[in-house]
Parts: sequence; C-alpha cells; structure tokens
Amino acid sequence: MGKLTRRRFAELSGLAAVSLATGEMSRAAVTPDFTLEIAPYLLEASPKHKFQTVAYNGQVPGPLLKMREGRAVSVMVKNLSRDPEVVHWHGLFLPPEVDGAMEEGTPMIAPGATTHLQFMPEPAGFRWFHTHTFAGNDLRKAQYGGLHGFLMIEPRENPAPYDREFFLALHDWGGSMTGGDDGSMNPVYDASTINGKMMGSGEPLRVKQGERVMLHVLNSSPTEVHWIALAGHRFKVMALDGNEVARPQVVEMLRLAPAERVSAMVTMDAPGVWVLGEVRKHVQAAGMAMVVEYAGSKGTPKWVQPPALRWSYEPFANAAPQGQSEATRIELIFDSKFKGHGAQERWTINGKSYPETDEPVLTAGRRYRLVMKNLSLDEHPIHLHRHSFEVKRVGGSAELGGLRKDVVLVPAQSTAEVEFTADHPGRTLLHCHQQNHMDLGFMMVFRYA
Ligand SMILES: [Cu+2]
Repeated sequence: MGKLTRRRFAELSGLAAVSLATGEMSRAAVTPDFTLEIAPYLLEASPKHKFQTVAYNGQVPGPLLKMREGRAVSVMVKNLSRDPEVVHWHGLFLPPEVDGAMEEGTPMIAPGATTHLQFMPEPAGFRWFHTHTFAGNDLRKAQYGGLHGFLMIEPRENPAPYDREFFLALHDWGGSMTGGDDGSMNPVYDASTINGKMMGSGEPLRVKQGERVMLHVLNSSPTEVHWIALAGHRFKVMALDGNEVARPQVVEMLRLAPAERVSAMVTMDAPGVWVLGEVRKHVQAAGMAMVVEYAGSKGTPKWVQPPALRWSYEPFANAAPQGQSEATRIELIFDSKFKGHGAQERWTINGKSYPETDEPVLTAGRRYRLVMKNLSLDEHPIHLHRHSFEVKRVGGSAELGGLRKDVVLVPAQSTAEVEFTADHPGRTLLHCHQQNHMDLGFMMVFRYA
C-alpha cells in the first residue's frame, strides 16, 4: 500500500471538517489547496467610477476556484480587513461549522486572523462563495462590496463538451440608501458591472466562428434581479444554479435573481462584434454590458433590443408525476411590517423577524415541502443553505419536477413551493438573498431533531 497522502487520509476518514490539531493536518495548513485573502481594494469599474471596497485576493470577482467532487480540500482564509468576516460556500452540502453563516454557528474570522477550513466539495456544478455579514445602510459592506467569487466543482464523470468557457458575475455598486414612505430602505446604485467592469472598460470575450461557448453567469448583485442577452445569438440553458436542467431550452435572454446562476451554451455562428448585456436600457446604460468579439471582426459593438422581458422556470422542468406529494408541508408567510412614521420596516416570516423567527425541527431522512406565500409587493430570492431543493410550483404553475436549485425567486403577492430531503443534519439557514431584506429580519433557521 502506498503512502497515505493528506487528501487520501481525509477521504478515507470521510470527514467534512477536521480539527487541525494533528500533525497530518498542520502540514495541510502550511500548504493549503486554496488561499483567500480578504483585504481592502479599490475597484476601477471605469476610469470615472472607482469604488473603495473589500475583495478576495485583490480582484473582483475573486479567484475562480476549481475543486473536484468528493475530494477533500483545505482552504486558508486570511482576514486583512477591518471587520469580522465569514466565507459562505453557496450551494454546497457542508457542516454548519464550515458553511459560512454565523446564524448556523460558523465562527467569524476576526480582523487580522487566519482560519483553516477543510471540507468535502459536493455536489458537482457551478457554485460560488461570498461574504455573509450585516451591512445595514453601509453600501460598501457585506454583499454590496466585492467579496464574491466563482467555484466550479467538477464532476467525477465528463461534463457536456464545449470549446471554451467563461465565468461572468453581475454586480451593482455604490450609490445611496433611499427610504420610502412605507419605511422601506432600497439602494440606488451608481454603476453596474460584469466582472467588475463597466461597458468598454474590460477585455472583450474573444471567440471564434463555430465554437461552442459555455457561459457560466452568476448574479452576485446585493439586491437586483438582472436580465441578460447577447445580441445576434441565443442561449441554450443547460443548468440552473449549477444543476443540469431536466429539459435544456433555447432562450433569447436569461433572468437571474440575486445569487442565481445560469450555465448556457452559445453556438458562435454570427461573426461580428456584439454586445452582451442587461436587456433593460437604463441598467445597460449604467454599465452592465461587455463586448463579444469574433476573431477577425472589427467595428462598433452591435446591440439588438429585445421587445420584451421574458423568462420562466417552467420550460426547464418536467411535468411532475401524478398524485399527491408525500412530503410534510411547512407553510411560510412572507410580509413586511412597518411600525409607523420614522421607523424602518422589518421583514417577517410567519409574523416574526429574525432572530425571533420560528425554528422548525426537521427529522433526518424525511422529505419536506416549503409552501411560501409572499404577501408583499416585492419578489424575493429565497435561498436554503446546505441543501438543494426541487422547485415544485411557482405562481400559478402546474406541479413541476426535476428542477433542482438552491435559490428560487418567489413572485410578488404570489406563492412558490419547493421540496427538499432533510439529509444534512445541523442548523440550516433559509433567507431572502437580498441584502437589505436579510438585514431587516428576513431569515430563519431549521434545526434537526
Ligand atoms: Cu427579499
């Protein structure tokens, strides 16, 4: 038998998170597989738009991390910023001590401190990592800043073939928090970017005629839903939130709520110089666009305005099998509560704001259906930590099947239903991914019996 390597040791012991007390593990700490350094950073979105923010490894978005499904990794996180930090591994099945939410019990990393994480990356697919802190009205903090990065967990088997892949992150920056008469607080942004750059300030995506290009798009915006099109081309959507869809579909545009991901194949069959960007003109004008340039083509990038916004989860799902679901129903009612003039609104789940929200107790192995009723006038991107769920109904849709996600956009004054199996014991956070909503109480924790 060969020497037992550190990775092999971790695989054999089946540990998702291990103490660094043993000699074996302290050597791992000296040479981690990945290092994230959290530090202040000046983002130049354009020569006229500079934002003082915080970033991973001096770049926005942070580094693209590639891991292999089921092979343990070590990550060293150094916090060189002035605030306590925590790294959330979005879409992974990690124990609560590592998942990256203090509401679940992950320790915060103090300013100046270094943490060593060890975990088993799963499931395969397009995931991401980001900060999970409180911002309040400070539009430089938490998800308003630059602390987000791509994580690709590569499957054990070969994925779909393509010639080239690009990772794109959508984000909104700066501006100020504006209060409404109803006590709501919403940011109005100064700039919108793809991979930290406004239109014309970044490098074009360079492609060749005939290539099959896989675009992995992440909406890392703190609060905004975004709509993306590539002029002259269509997208074949292969995966949502990193999970292969039941029925790949060709669409004119992508809609991504905060924290959602879309992986879409584009066949490069229209030589020229094109704009890839936000479909809504005012958001594209705020900078959210980039150039796609074919080899040998020159000229002004061309945009073609789609006539209407169009997106639905339904075409990507199967019709669900007949018969009543066996899952235990948990009803969650979302609303906002305004305590009167001068007060800030609070978001509520079943009438309570975090940390007063209910803590439903799950039984390991059981299937649950979250029936989410949204009484408010806003749509909400709801994220479940440490599990993925199956989207079963959105708005007035028929029962759906085979659509696995970790975020679902619940329409305004409407409902959505998702099902998940309680197969990752430990505290589990459910929250609206909009920073200003989670900050104002839109969070709850599930416990396991
Ligand atoms: Cu919300």
